[in-house]
Amino acid sequence: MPKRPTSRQQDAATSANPFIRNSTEQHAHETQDERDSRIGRAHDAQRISLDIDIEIAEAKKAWDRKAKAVKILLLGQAESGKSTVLKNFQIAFTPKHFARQRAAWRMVIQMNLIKSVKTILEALEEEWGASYASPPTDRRHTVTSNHRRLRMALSPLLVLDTSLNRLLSPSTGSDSPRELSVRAGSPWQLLLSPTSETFQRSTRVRSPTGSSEDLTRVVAACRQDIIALWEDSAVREVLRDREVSLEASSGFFLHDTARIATADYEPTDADIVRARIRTMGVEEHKFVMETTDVGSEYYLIDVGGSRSMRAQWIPFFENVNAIIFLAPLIFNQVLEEDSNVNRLQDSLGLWKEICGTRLLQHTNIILFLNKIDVLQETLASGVRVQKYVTSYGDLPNDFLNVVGYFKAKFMGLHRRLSPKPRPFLCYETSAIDTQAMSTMLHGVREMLLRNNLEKAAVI
Ligand SMILES: Nc1nc2c(ncn2[C@@H]2O[C@H](COP(=O)(O)OP(=O)(O)OP(=O)(O)O)[C@@H](O)[C@H]2O)c(=O)[nH]1
Ligand SMILES: [Mg+2]
Repeated sequence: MPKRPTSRQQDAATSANPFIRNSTEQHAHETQDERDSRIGRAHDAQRISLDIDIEIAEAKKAWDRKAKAVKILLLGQAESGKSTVLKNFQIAFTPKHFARQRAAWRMVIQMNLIKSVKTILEALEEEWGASYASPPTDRRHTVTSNHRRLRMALSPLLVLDTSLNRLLSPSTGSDSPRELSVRAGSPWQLLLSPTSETFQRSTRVRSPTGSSEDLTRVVAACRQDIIALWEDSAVREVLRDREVSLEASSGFFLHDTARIATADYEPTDADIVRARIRTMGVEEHKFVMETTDVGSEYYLIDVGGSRSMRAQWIPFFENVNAIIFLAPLIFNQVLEEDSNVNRLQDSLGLWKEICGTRLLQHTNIILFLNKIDVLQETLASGVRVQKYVTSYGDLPNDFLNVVGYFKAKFMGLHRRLSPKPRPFLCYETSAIDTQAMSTMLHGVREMLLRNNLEKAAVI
């Protein structure tokens, strides 16, 4: 907010202004009232003009601060971990700001939990028919009265899921993606604040006890039933037969229901980095540093990564100091938006395009080979890389070899396609490991500052 001029500033401006000095002289045929009113108007005009000058000066200062700020663009396919890196940046550098958003994250985590319950109930419905009332007798899995009771008891969660999704992406209406998502620029942390009226309206539903309750209470009231549903052996069999792999999906919290579905649940940092909310469009986040380099500004630009959103990235290529490119090392999955495309193949294609973009030839690109924890688990469960990436050949199917192989691929493309030589900067990351990420982001920040200083010295 621009500051109002002080009375001393006003007086100094008035006495220095010949127009106001002249205007205080009595004009011929002018009554005393007319003279007072004329002088009043001149003072007002002077005040407005001063206000405008001050506003312009403030805007220029803000513009200068922003011009000096470090700007980082986060790129990568959907679910690569861009928004998760953003959360880690907040944890490491703006912890107070991050703490203020904890309540909003609680809602996202509860909604992630509800989404898993919804997926299970839908799978059961497809398996057993809409009401479970008269299941075909030749089914392998028997529906018990307990399953029917669980479905009834958990139905308030389904109503909540729909109304909260509408709250966050109202413009997409019935076309809204099945996944929890948020439109760029929409202040979802505010919308999800428990004190927001819209939020309260969207989360008041009939609870199992019949009264109107809020989200946390409804989820808490369903606690035992969610646990019973997830632990039911027939339910697990249905999920396995239908190849619904909830544990491997983003925002999976069913193992933590006992802790999360409580009236006084406070999400931990580890919960928050595992929460999933899909980014739609492009969001610019301003950081005023709290832990190091205090008061200086950083901008992180977070984008939606699915194919239909990538055209929106281009206007943001100009004036960024660095790009952090997220490539999850997941070799055995396909894109959600195109099941013919392997995720790693898509990442390599995107990497080629970014490395070869002339507009970015002077921009440093930092590659995060992300989700190494998932890679470790995948390899440990015996999945062979060669089955999905034939060029991997007979190389040993272990972590070091697999990471080395893909790193070399990314490095080769970077060397070959960069319009001008630039360093290949690459880290192996697990963005849900907040400790390791904090150390690494401190290192990245120092490197960026050094680069900026060097660039400034050259200029
Ligand atoms: N296990 C594991 N999960 C991760 C890692 N990085 C991110 N995730 C999870 O993956 C999911 C997707 O991450 P996001 O950060 O939302 O992905 P995004 O790139 O922002 O996706 P869009 O907004 O759709 O473009 C979240 O639930 C994260 O918790 C990782 O290194 N390991
Ligand atoms: Mg995102």
